[in-house]
Amino acid sequence: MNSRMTLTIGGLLLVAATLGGCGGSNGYMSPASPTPAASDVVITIVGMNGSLSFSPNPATVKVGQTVAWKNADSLSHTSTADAGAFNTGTLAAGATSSPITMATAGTFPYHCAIHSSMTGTLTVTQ
Ligand SMILES: [Cu+2]
Repeated sequence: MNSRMTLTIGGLLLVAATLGGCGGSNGYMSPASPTPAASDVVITIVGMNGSLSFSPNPATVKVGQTVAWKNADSLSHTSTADAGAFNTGTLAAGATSSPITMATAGTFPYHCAIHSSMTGTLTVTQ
């Protein structure tokens, strides 16, 4: 009895996997959100270079969108809002922060908490 049930479930999983595979080829019609699990916007941490440390800079997102910072440098960095609205914490070389939801409109200057010369601006619009 148990083995029969297992076989039935296995068959259903096989069907589901097959359908999912077929659907994948036409499931990406929206260019605005190619990877649903990732953040809406990724800002790259280029390295210690003043206002060119972050790219793009300035960056603009809409309220409710998520932003992640990707550290492309060989040193650890952070993205820390000057007034505390967001903070990625320390990002090791090559690491990407968790997506941070920007819930409030405004202009948010930010910097690297490890290297204060690294500055950027994030604008959140309605
Ligand atoms: Cu830094």
